[in-house]
Amino acid sequence: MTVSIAKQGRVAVVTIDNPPVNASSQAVRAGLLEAVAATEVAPDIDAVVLACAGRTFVAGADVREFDLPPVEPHLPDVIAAIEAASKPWVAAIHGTALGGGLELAMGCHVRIADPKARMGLPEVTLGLVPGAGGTVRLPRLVEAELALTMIAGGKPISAKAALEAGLIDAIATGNLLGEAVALANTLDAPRRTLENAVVGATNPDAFDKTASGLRRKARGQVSIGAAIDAVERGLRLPAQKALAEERATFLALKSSDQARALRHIFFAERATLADPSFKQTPRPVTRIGVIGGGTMGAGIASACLMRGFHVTLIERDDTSLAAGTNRVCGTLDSSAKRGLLPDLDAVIARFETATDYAALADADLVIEAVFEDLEVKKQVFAQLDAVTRPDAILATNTSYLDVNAIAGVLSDPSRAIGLHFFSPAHIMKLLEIVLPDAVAEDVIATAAKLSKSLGKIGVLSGVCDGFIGNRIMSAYRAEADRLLIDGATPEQVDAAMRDYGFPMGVFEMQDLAGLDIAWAMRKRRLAEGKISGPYIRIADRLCEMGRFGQKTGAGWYDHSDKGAQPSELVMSIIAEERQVMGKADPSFPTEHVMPRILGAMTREAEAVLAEGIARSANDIDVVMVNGYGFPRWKGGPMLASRAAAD
Ligand code: T1G
Repeated sequence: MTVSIAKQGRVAVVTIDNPPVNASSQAVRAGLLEAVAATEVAPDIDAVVLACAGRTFVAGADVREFDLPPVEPHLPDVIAAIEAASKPWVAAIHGTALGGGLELAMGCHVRIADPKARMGLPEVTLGLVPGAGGTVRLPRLVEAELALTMIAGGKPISAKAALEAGLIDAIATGNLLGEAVALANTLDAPRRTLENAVVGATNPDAFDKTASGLRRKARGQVSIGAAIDAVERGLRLPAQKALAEERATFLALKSSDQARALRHIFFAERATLADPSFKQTPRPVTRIGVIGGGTMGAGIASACLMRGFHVTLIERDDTSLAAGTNRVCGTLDSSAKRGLLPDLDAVIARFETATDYAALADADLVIEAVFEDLEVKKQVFAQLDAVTRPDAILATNTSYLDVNAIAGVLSDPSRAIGLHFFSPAHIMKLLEIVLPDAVAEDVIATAAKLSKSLGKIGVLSGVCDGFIGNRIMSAYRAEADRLLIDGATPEQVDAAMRDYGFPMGVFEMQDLAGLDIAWAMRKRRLAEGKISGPYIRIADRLCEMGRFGQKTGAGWYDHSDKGAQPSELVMSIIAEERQVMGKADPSFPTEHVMPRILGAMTREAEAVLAEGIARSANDIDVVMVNGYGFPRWKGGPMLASRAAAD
């Protein structure tokens, strides 16, 4: 039964059971309407508790229904029926009450939550606004600025914050259902949220400042502005008028390209490791070794510690180890200060350090994050081969080197795999899981399980120069250099990419980090004869001058406390290289920039797909959105190129 009713004394317990997340599907909505009708006429029922079976309260409308015509009963009508009930309804919230789930709970008359529950209205992340009263009921329960940040920011809040804000009435101290029933027994009349006045803004100026900040950060994602407008209507208009406007906006956005693209990436991210081919039993992993305490190694160690693993950090000497340890502790401290680590001491207790590889004798998995040089990584793997258990998995964090060559130094290469984290490794969700030829199936399964345990989005990649993301990025970086030769300027290209929705342009990205790494990669590939066609030396000349970007105060741009400024020196180098290439010094139409960038991106993506490096076009979209700043509301380069072709 998707919705069932049981009695506890004179309280009816209505339970939704729709795995995996109790999404408010048509069957759930119909079952709830029946439950309202049944409890209203039951002479032996004085109140109702609405609860969910399984891992969570309703986590939202069923996103899979959004591409289908809406089917009655519609969620707003179900919520209105509950709110209008003559008997009080108590929502018992556990897990994550999100979107339509929280809207359902706000249509109830009282709300009690499990201490670990989280509540939010993340519709903007799907290109929508709440469509079942969220923008009208939430401002009638909590202060306006909190309502605004929850709805237009899309981030959930904790039960504690919800109680303090007035979104819920109680936090359970023991058995949630039992306490909800007890609470229901104390109620003698419904308390209808819509009958509340709006709470209003404690500080109207702060509200306006938050709103303009959210609009600025939207970078072209329409739903954020629409959500702000909906909240402002919810504060200003009579409830029924605001509800009608909210519903109209929701329906209009639901069929928009941006909403479709955001649904595409939502499901694509959850499908990357769904491949049944490696559903082998994973090897148990509790103790992880990390070799290298630099930015990446410290980030990886922090990510593993924060998710409950025991970590041993290895560095070559005491000085480097102290520096690496400080990086890890600094990351853990700042995470704890942001409330992300309730028990910092317990996390630190699982953190060990050493300079001797012998400390890894009982590691289940070791991840090397040493200098990006093939010989160095092969030496590390040879050392690990000698000191680790034969069943321990050895992973390399290389971002583009030959994982087969690294695995090849092991007596048993089947235990080697690539785990390409993105910096900062404790924050970035993307993880490229690179599969060398000899890798064992259960090693892949272990990497997939580790990815989920770390809260990452794991994407499988074959072995090639740069795997999926870096290979595609190298292609569009090379195209950007060709644009310079054809007459564009770095700031013209970067502005066009920002206008398209990237957080920054390709030259700004290089100045942030990577000019030197890309230079080393180009020199290696030149030496290996892997670079064909006319070679553009602009970036090499910048590096030869020590212009490695922000860290040296100059790269493609001149950097100062006034920010990044176009560089005359760079422009003169570009002009010289144009001459070398026999190009005049034409002006370049800005409208040609993005088609060239996207064309290079898509061509390389198609090659990555054709070579079997990526398993699907969707996986490529997931990588480019989560690791390379491709605008999420465009769904990724593969979806965008299909949309452009249609
Ligand atoms: N609809 C359909 N399926 C969903 C779903 C949803 N809302 N949420 C999750 N799933 C599936 C997911 O595809 C996966 O399926 C499985 O559940 C586990 O998900 C009217 C219009 C709840 C925090 O945006 O944030 O309500 O891959 O791997 O990491 O105003 O899922 O197993 O086949 O993510 O533990 C608003 C979206 C909708 C919440 C759990 N709600 N979901 O995370 O598991 S719009 C959301 C999540 C709306 C109203 C509007 C997360 C989660 P499969 P998972 P998880």
